[in-house]
This record gives sequence, C-alpha cells and structure tokens, in this order.
Amino acid sequence: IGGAGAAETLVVLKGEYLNKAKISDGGKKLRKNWASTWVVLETDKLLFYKESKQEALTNLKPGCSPDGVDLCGAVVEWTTERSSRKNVVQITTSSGSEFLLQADNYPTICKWHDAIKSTADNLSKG
Ligand code: I3P
Repeated sequence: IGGAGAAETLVVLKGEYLNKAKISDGGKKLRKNWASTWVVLETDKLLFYKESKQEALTNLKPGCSPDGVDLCGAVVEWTTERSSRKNVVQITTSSGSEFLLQADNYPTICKWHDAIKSTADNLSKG
C-alpha cells in the first residue's frame, strides 16, 4: 500500500455502537460496568468513543488521542463464562487488560469478533 508515514492506520470496520466492559487492567480485576460505546477497528488497534460524534471531533484536535487498545498480541475469543449476557467477546491484551464486547444482535457481534480476531492474528504473525 505504501502510506505517507509509518504511523498511518486505516479503518477496518466503521464505527458501531457495542456494549463494552473493561474487566481488568494490567492483571488487576475491575468492577464490571457495561456501557454503550462507539467502537472503531483500525489496522492495529480498537478505538473506543463515548459517542459517534466524538470520533470526528477527536481526529480534528491535534494532540488528542482516543481511548483504545493495541491489538498486537491480543487474544480474541467468545466467552460464556465472563458474563451472564449472550454474544460476548473477550479481548485480552498483551499487557493483561481484559475487555468484553457484546451486542444482542448476533450477526453484528460476529462481524466484530471475526474482524478483531483476524486483525489481532495478523499483527501477531508480524
Ligand atoms: C454487576 C452487574 C453486571 C454483571 C456483573 C455484576 O453488578 O450486574 O451487569 O455482569 O456480574 O457483578 P454491579 O452493577 O453491582 O457491579 P453481566 O451483565 O455481564 O452478567 P459478574 O459479577 O458476574 O460479572
């Protein structure tokens, strides 16, 4: 592809609202708090925004970087054990943080699971 700079990333999946809960941070367990989150998948990371309109606003502000997770070395898997909800995907980062993503609509969450998993797997092959 040959981009302008090494830092260039591309959007793999356009933003969509999913339910998100961070359940551990660097190996430390956190109190689960599900929140509707605008999620965007890029070639090397998953970005989280409170609302869709924040995506464009954050990108306009120099020095302002969104909340997100580095997918290099991340493990992406379906889980039925970490939540009573259906359709839950667990993402465990290389730094030991754990996130859950969920949507009631199965095709929606499947699409995100498959895309995040293949992105992470490709990066890890590196
Ligand atoms: C949690 C809340 C979460 C639930 C979690 C509860 O209680 O009900 O929705 O997760 O279950 O602990 P609180 O609001 O008092 O923190 P799920 O919806 O994913 O089941 P858990 O402790 O089994 O993770």
